[in-house]
Amino acid sequence: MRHILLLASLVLLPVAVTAAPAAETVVTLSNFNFAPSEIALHAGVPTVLRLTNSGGGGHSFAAPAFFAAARLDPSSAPLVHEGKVEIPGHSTVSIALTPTAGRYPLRCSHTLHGAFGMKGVITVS
Ligand SMILES: [Cu+2]
Repeated sequence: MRHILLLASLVLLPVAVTAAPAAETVVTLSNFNFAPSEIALHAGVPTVLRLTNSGGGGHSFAAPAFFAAARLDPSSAPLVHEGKVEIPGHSTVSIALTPTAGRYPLRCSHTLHGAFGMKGVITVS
């Protein structure tokens, strides 16, 4: 009986360990653009937003309503300030969260970047 239980745990263990990784969504920030500018996410599905700034100057991923509605992973919460994430030049910031259904405006909050067209929309459905 003990051997059967041991065998059962050996068979079941790999299934428990091999959880599906969180979906990853890559967004590239540059002068003065988000790519893609229309970001589609799945409501209630844990996601990693991988924000890569390919430019030399800093940009931000500002979406206050989106972040307010989402459930942020505790490890990522310190990276979001007043509804925005700062991404210095030539760097990547990853944010783990579970988004809530809705349509949210996105922009770069740096002076005039939004006016130069650095904006987009996040659709969670
Ligand atoms: Cu910018």
